[in-house]
Amino acid sequence: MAKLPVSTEKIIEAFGPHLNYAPVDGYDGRDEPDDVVKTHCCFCGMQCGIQLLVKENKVVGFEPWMEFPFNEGRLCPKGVQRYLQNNHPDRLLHPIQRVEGKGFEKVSWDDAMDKTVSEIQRIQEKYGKHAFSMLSGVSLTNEKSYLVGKFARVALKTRNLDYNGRLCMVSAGAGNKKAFGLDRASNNYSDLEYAEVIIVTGANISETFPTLTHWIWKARDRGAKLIVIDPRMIPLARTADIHLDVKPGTDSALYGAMLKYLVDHDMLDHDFIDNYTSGFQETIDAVKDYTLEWAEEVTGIDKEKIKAAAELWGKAKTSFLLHARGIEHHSKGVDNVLGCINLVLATGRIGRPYCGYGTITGQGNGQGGREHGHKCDQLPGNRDIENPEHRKYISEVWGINEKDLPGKGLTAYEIIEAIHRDEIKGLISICFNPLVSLPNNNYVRSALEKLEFYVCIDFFLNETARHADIVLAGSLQEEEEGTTTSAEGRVIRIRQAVTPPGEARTDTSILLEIAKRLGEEDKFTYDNSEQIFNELRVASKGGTADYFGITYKKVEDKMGVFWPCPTEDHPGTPRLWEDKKFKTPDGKAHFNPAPYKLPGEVTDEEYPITLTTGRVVSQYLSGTQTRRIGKLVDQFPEPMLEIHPELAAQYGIKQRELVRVATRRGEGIFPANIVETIRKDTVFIPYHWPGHKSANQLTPGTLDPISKIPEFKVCACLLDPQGKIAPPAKESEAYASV
Ligand SMILES: Nc1nc2c(c(=O)[nH]1)N[C@H]1C(S)=C(S)[C@@H](COP(=O)(O)OP(=O)(O)OC[C@H]3O[C@@H](n4cnc5c(=O)[nH]c(N)nc54)[C@H](O)[C@@H]3O)O[C@H]1N2
Ligand SMILES: Nc1nc2c(c(=O)[nH]1)N[C@H]1C(S)=C(S)[C@@H](COP(=O)(O)OP(=O)(O)OC[C@H]3O[C@@H](n4cnc5c(=O)[nH]c(N)nc54)[C@H](O)[C@@H]3O)O[C@H]1N2
Ligand code: SF4
Ligand SMILES: [Mo]
Repeated sequence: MAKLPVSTEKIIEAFGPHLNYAPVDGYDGRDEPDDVVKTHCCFCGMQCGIQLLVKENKVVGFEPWMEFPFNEGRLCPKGVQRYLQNNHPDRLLHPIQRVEGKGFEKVSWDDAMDKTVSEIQRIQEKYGKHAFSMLSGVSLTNEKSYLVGKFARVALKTRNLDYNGRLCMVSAGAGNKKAFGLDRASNNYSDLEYAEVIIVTGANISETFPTLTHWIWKARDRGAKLIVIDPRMIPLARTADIHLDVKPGTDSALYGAMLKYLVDHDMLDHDFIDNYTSGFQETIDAVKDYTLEWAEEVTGIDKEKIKAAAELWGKAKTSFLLHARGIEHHSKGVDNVLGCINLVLATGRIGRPYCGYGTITGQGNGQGGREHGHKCDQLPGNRDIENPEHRKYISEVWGINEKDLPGKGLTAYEIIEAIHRDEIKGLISICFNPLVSLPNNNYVRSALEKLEFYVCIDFFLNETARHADIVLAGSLQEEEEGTTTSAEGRVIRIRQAVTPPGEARTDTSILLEIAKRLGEEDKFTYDNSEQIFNELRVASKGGTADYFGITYKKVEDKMGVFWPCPTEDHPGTPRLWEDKKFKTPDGKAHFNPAPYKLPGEVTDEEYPITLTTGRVVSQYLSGTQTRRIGKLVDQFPEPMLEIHPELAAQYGIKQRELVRVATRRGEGIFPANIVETIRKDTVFIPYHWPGHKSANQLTPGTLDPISKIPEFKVCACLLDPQGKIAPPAKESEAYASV
């Protein structure tokens, strides 16, 4: 048994007294733990390796896992504190049901399940199968994600299943499929080290993927040039060679102008373009008028800086381009992604050592969860639910008649719209908090109130769950065996450290029980997660996201296997496209025209300021998990309005003055945080809070026409200072109710 090197007292010393939530009962850190479990952080797509310390079936601490190759022991503030959830006082320890006028009351599992199943059946008999919908999330492991996809189609028999990745990676997924026929970052991150030039656009890496910065610093130590594209001078931009402070919503104009510059100055890889790509001519035709002057006008970036960036990119021999939600959360999200890919293809720097491109996947299992049937239009292995061959194959794996397999359903926000239209009457959600995370949340709240029945599976009572009829107490990541797939495409092993506390149950057992009570037990005969994974392997076989050759043992022995991995003797594929055989129908990488188009909402006299939204380092997504951890709350107890001193001066706004921010959807009051690191025409609000602190009171429901991602990154707002300075933030503020 391993010795515990870090005592609880030391942790308290290092991280402050807010460990009052720490499950330290009867454990002072000096004893040896019962177990040290090698697993991964439950939060972002980096999926850092971590060791959890277990005492008496409780997670009581952590140790770095030095050997795991991506993070080599490094963790960010969230990773360091993640262990505080397992025994948190707010854990749901049994199912609860809402009793009119009384709030929630404890209910037995049997009654909760009876009610859930009878309501599903009642709604489906009265309004049809598809009137019952499901929303899911990709903090779930591959096994659970696969199970949810099958559960919705085979047990619920509904086509209306979608997932929170719809708010996250879908623009990148759609762009990657168009260009490469496959949706994965092209390289493992260690390839970054030898890149000569790195572009990071719309990704606040130091705050959102902190451990990834290590690989960028390694490249910097070797002299790599760094170009950061962001309306804010984010921490990474402060160290960059060039910071392009793009006006939100104008990225495609910038990438188009850079492409034209490469063409005009013949900084192209003609051999690669001629032999391995298609669509080059139409793509450059679309940007023929995109001069540097025009781009400066549209994007607000000094043309000399655009030129300098194009020169650096054009002349590099090795390079990496990374992007995240900053370019993807747009009604032109797919176009922005294609604009970036065009720059990569024009220079032929892909499928070679130290030359790469990729979206940085957001959620813990954002990569694996988007491959195995969680999406409304998708079947496992990244198969297409409307493709007859794909349908036939999966129906056989699932032992159902193909005609009983539902077709394409609605996306996440469209499900909310369909509830308003009375087409959807019931909802089951797992691992999703749409009331905080979907745009225009006043509209989302009124949809939830219209539902005839809503059941939620979660380990905390999140804000959406407060509108549920039944809440089923589910499990944390460390309470079940499984796998996830990191942002690099590396399939890794999640280990069970403890069993769920109290009467809480594993997510898997909850789904299997509902399937059984719906009369589909024979299709869901799994004794453990490995059996689900083995079925997933077969279901993904031959698909673009092929996991067939990946086994639990192989993942453990190799500390991760990169998909595609078609056979058991295949080593996996850390770097894609070395064979230049792209997965598109013609086998070529596709250039796609990505002309500049206006965002869904532009500023005008009434709403003169651009609002953009995003994240801070210590809070995670809708905040359900991180707003409950004292030290993380201390770091960012409340959302603040980031505003440039010149803009603040125009309105006479002082530091921490309360400012009413209004858009065409709603309004909220936020303390001002006056910073020089943001464009003068743009304000920023982080979105991790609910109710009157929610940024999503303000954001629009405008969707990208292809990916259906909401436009979280740009809308028009007005600022109305309230003349009052905000009182110091209190920790309790983090729990502001809906
Ligand atoms: N601390 C923390 N880490 C996280 C998460 C979290 O909630 N908290 N969530 C995880 C998840 S699911 C995700 S998706 C990722 C998201 O990771 P990121 O995409 O890095 O995070 P965001 O803050 O949403 O947006 C990134 C940047 O986009 C910039 N931006 C805004 N508009 C534009 C634009 O029009 N163009 C460009 N080029 N940039 C723009 C913003 O200023 C911001 O700095 O983070 C993951 N990691
Ligand atoms: N304005 C604005 N809005 C945004 C964004 C933005 O940048 N700006 N970003 C968008 C993005 S990129 C994302 S990914 C979404 C995320 O939005 P959500 O998916 O709604 O956010 P989460 O906080 O992950 O909510 C997940 C819920 O699942 C629960 N959960 C976590 N793990 C498990 C598990 O293993 N089992 C079960 N049963 N439950 C679990 C948590 O307790 C939480 O209640 O938000 C989007 N919304
Ligand atoms: S970088 Fe992401 S995976 Fe790593 S510790 Fe932080 S939140 Fe967890
Ligand atoms: Mo995300």
